[in-house]
This record gives sequence, structure tokens and C-alpha cells, in this order.
Amino acid sequence: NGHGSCVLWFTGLSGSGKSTIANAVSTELYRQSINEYVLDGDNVRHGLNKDLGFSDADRNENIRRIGEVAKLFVDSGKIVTTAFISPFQADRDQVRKLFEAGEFIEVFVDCPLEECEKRDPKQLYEKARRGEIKDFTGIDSPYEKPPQAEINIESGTQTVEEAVSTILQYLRNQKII
Ligand code: GGZ
Repeated sequence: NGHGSCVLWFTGLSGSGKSTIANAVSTELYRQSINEYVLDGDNVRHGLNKDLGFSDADRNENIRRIGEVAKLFVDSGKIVTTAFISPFQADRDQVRKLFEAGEFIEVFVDCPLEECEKRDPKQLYEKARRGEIKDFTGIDSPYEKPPQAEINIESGTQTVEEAVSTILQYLRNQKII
């Protein structure tokens, strides 16, 4: 269908803008008649992974399953975007191994914790600070920044449009689109 397939694997803190940017990329790819699909909390954590919580072990399994599902979509010829915190480097590296060279594109949505906490659209950080949610990423559960992501987005200072254009440019440079 005239384009390559790959996974754009977004990683970053809650509130960093992963879903917003992933959905904006998806809208732009769709506009260009590119066969794409977004995996995010709404369609995965509420269904396939509704048995999983936020312990380290459950996050490992969450990411493992999402990686396998992303692989199925890539095998079917799509460009898949995934928007999960995916806080552990080892889990992201495991997923990377499922793919051919160049097919797994790690997109680090780098936003300072202070900024995510200031945004706090669902008041989750506030609840975590009060101890009402435990094991919250960035508060009492770790986030391991990817040192070698293919794409780095500074979402604290960049606009969504700038992020989309960076990502689309990467896909063009790699001859995926
Ligand atoms: C982190 C949590 C937690 C805890 C509920 N820690 O901003 P959101 O609300 O919409 O996105 C967060 C989402 C994180 O799920 P992921 O599947 O992306 O996480 S992981 O990749 O680590 O498995 C947040 C909400 O779920 N949420 N409790 N304790 N985020």
C-alpha cells in the first residue's frame, strides 16, 4: 500500500502529552491515506489488559502484551503508534527485540515532572502526593528515561504541531512514508 510499517513507541510520564501527540500523528497519517492505528490506555487497558494494575510486574506484562499486539499490526502492514508510560528500559528493549531493524521507533516525550504535575489534567499527581494512589510513576514508582530514543520530543517547550512535524520528517527520512 505504498508505505512501510513500523511502530512509533511513545514513552513518557503521565501528562507528558504522549496520547495527544500520538493522536495528532495518527490524524495526519490518516489524512495522507496511510494505514495507521493507535494503541492507548483507552483501547488496551480497558480491554485486553483489564486484569493488570500498576505494580512493576503488571507494568512488565502490560508492555509485553502491547508489544506483541503492536507486532501483529506491523505484520499486517500498518504504522502503529502506542502511547503508554512504559517506564522500564528493560521492557522497552524486550519489545524492540520483537521487531526487525528500523521497525521499532522509540519516541521519548520528555517533559519535566514539575510541568506534568502542574498540568495534572486528571488530578492524579495530586492524589498520588496525598497517598491516595500508590506506585504512581514519577512520585513513588520510577521512570527510566530512554538514553537512545530514535526521536526526542521536548513537550514542555514544543507545540504538538512541531512534535508531529518532527515525527513525520523522521518517517520520511527513513523512507517509511
Ligand atoms: C501511573 C497511572 C497509575 C499509576 C493510574 N502510575 O495520565 P493517564 O492516567 O491517562 O495515564 C496514566 C495511565 C498509565 O497507564 P500505562 O498503561 O501507560 O502505564 S504503564 O506503561 O506504566 O503500564 C494514568 C493512569 O494510567 N494511572 N494509576 N499508579 N499511571
